[in-house]
Amino acid sequence: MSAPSRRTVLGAAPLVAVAGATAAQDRTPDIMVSTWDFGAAANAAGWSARESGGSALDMVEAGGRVAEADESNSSVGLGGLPDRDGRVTLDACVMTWAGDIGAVCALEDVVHAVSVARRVMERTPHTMLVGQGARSFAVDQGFETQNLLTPRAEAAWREWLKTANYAPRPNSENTDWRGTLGGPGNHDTIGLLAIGADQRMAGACTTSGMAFKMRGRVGDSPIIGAGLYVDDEVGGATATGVGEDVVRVAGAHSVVEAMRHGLDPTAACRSVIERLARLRGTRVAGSQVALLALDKTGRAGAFALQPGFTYAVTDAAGQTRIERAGALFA
Ligand code: SD4
Repeated sequence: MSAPSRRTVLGAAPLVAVAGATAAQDRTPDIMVSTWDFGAAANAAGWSARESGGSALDMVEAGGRVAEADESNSSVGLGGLPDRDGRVTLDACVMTWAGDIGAVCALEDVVHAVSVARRVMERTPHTMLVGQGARSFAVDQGFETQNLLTPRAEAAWREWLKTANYAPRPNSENTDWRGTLGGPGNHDTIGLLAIGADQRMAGACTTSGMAFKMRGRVGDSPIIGAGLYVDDEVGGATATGVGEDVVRVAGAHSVVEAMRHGLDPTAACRSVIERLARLRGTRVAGSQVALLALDKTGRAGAFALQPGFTYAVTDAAGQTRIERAGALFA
């Protein structure tokens, strides 16, 4: 493994000014972050929720729902690539300032998994529902069912069946689907963190998981502490990439603990990526894991194993910029 270059470490310069970005030193504190360029649209929905009096939880839920409803996104909600049996199964979770949590795993036929996760948190004595139980709960709660497998995703699955070779590649959700990396179509699993007008923080994460996974496979995204963690005293973190590797290092929780011990968000994410690389060595050399954090003072940061991870940051004035994370294997 080569040591990250100075350029890599400093690689958090704004890529694109979505709406009038300001210089880093005179930014207003960031209030909402989400994974990938696609997060800009999610953050816009989150910002609207805030403007109409919504909490941080309302903000992240609104953002997650944008990604879930976008059928051009191949790894969240409608249009997500299916498992190897051709079934689209969704994983999602939410976590609030108060330590309230809710999650669903392997949810089928209901597009807004993030909202079902919230409902698990608010309406059940439990924190996680899976599979048929999650689906039945959602239906009981009035969520509509629909076929989440779009013709495009089905065609991709049928093509995959010709070789049936499960070999996740870094950022493949973007490169295979959109043909670009780091461009406007660059997005996959969405993780979101927000600070509400009352200064309280919440987070959400929603995904269809790794394309062509085994039936029943669950990654990191709905696992509190792996795909998402929020501690209102410190900040929050979320993850994207190969969930198996995120789980190994309790990714999001480890980032929050690193911030608790004084690291800024970028350094905290980097420390956990380095820990994963020490733990797994060459076994993660070809994998992508990306971590994104927002601390309670409103500073955002990220770091990844591989180059190519971008994230959307919306500041307290409602301005959004896209940033590129530094990477260990740059
Ligand atoms: C998972 N972390 O299920 C998710 C996958 C992901 O874009 O981020 N995909 O492992």
